[in-house]
Amino acid sequence: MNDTVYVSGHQNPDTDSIISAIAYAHLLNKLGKYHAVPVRLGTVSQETQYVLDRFALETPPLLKTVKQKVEDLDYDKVTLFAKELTLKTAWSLMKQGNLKSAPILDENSQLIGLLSTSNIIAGYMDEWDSEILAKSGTSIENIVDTLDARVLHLNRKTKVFKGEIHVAAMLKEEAQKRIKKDDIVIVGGDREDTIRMLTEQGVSLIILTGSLSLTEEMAKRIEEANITTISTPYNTFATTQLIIQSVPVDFVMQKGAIRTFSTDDTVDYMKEVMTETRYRSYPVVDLNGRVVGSLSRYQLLSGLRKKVIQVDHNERAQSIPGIEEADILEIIDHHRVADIQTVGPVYFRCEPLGSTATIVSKAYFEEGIDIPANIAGALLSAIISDTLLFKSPTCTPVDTKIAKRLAKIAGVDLVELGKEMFKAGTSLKGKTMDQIFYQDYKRFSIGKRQIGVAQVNTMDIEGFEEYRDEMLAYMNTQVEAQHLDAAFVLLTDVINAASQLFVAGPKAEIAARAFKVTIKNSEAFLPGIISRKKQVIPAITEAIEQMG
Ligand SMILES: [Mn+2]
Repeated sequence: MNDTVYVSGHQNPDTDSIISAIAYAHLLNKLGKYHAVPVRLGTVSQETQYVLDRFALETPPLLKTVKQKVEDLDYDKVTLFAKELTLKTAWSLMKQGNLKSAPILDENSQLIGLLSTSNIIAGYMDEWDSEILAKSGTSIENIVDTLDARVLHLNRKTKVFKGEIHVAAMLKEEAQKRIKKDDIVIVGGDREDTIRMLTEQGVSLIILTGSLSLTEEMAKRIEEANITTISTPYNTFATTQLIIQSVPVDFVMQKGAIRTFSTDDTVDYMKEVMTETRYRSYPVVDLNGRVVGSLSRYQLLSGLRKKVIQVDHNERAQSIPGIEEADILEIIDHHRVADIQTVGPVYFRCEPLGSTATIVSKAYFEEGIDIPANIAGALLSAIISDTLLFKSPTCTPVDTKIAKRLAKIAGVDLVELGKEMFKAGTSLKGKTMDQIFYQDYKRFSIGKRQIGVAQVNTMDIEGFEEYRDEMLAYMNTQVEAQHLDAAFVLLTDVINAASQLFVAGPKAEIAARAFKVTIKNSEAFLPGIISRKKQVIPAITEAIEQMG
């Protein structure tokens, strides 16, 4: 059973998705509404990682699918049987545990078979002949156990009782003709002459019924003949019935290659296998190969659908794989409503605000639940992230108001937090020049000039200063490799509306004319320039045309 509710943002998660999932799960748990667990559908960004670190929050676990897995099914928990177990004990254990089947293990705990109640019944229906104990290799321990017998004499050398089973009910002369060496004989009543005859025949096992014991003389005879002899409290009729139940389970179990399922297998896969095979029951093994239970066909129907709450998205394509197999309980979002379809009624809260974090914060306030300082800081970060520090056209007065309230709870300065978060999120530290240059690179053919322009968004322009020489060297290799007249790299800070320009190539002076700046050490600061398409390319085109 699994009553976990997963709270999940969208694929390629941004800060709003991750933080809204964490905070909303926290709120639901506080309200005691669900056992809610925040999850993520992808790698967290540099920016989100900064927020998680700064506010000491754990990265939610990655959820790859909400497809039903074997572990979600209500399978029979394991009762493992040793292969020597008697049918009698197995039957009573299965009845007690209401088990339809049980995996059978050998002495090394390896799965060697599967016992179902129908195997036992089928065993009885097959006409078992009088050599069943020999064929099934039934041990004396099994027989003693099944018959609640007392051992009067034990011949330790006899491992298997090879002969036929007889009931010594006939006259001695008649019995003598039929009973042969190594046979098994059930003796009812006080029959000294019969026992004497049996010792002469060299039978392998004498079973005395009705708690009979031996006279001193007979006991001596048996010991001399070294014949295993036991005494059972059951009468002769019951003994003949019960002895069959001493057969070990490995005689009737389903053998051979056993089809097993791992707890990690999906139910889809399982259905596929079940339509191709026709076993009544399948053992379930965990990831270490240990048998943990067994599954029968009917249990497929009782599978539980996983429960999901979607935050920061509602479109199916942005959601977790297998969502069609899950139950969506709630949707908290601030995007357009697209193609959602739910099986049952759903709590659907969609507000045209700047971030989902704003809606989640409102939910805390409405419910009167205190927001812990660190969660308030994270929610504030998510609002700042989605609204680009309140500069985005999607930002509303509600977002600004809630953000201020959160800043107070978290005890942080809103602008400082925004700057640090964007800086961390867009830092180019640790990246290769190749990654930076080609992250967003375009080549233009203007007049007779070949120009390459790379643009990277970063709020950490100062942080890049230490890489400038490395970048200029790299740009020169690209100028040569691509036969460019000029290569430009723009580090663009959207929030402060400015770019830092790096230039390389034989016609690098185009930039000076285009932007009307002085290029110093192959660098220039371009205030107000943030769009390659609308500002940079038109300016360069004009400069090239002027220069002819
Ligand atoms: Mn969002």
